[in-house]
Amino acid sequence: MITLYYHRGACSTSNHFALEDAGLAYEAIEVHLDREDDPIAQKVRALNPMAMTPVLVLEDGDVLTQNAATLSYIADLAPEKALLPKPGARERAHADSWMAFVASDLHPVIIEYIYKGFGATEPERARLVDFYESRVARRLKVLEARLADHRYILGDDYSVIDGYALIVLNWSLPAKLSLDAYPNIRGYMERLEARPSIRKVREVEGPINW
Ligand SMILES: N[C@@H](CCC(=O)N[C@@H](CS)C(=O)NCC(=O)O)C(=O)O
Repeated sequence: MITLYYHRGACSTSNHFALEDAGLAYEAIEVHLDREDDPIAQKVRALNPMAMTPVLVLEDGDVLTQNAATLSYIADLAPEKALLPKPGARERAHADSWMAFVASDLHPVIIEYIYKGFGATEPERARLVDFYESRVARRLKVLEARLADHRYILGDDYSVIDGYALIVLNWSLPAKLSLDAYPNIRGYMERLEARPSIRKVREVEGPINW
């Protein structure tokens, strides 16, 4: 059985969605990496020297980290669920491109925006908003345009990339980032939250205190 170590509401939750959609046997264990003496946190820090989630422990004990790898791996374990195009196909290269957009463009810029806002004085915050809002907006506009004629990031069908994008977009709340200018993104998030697998995982993980 695969074990996922996750942090609620963090990017690792998108792996929880993926495991649920893939219909695989798995165990999902919540970790609080900020708790120094917590045995699960200690275990995850030993498994992943980056001290980050997601951490996937595979059936043979092999450890896999990094969302782009873990989400693709889960999708490929259940090809019949079509959670990503087949490896080697041109469509898969486009999917990898969108995965990278979420993992290395959208995710880090929103998270940095949140972290740098912590404890900032008012003038510092104003400067941050100026700097980051244009950087975040550039990325959100790309997604907004994509969703104008695509129900999901890759087209008509849901993929594991959408679950990851949803988590990152959820962070607009702690970032105090309004999505009012992005109606396609807002509709997309509502569609995603209504998916039975996502609702199930949300229920299992419990409410998030931003
Ligand atoms: N590049 C990594 C980033 C993972 C990441 O940012 N994980 C966050 C949660 S969303 C985390 O574990 N943060 C804990 C920390 O920074 O202390 C990936 O794609 O897996």
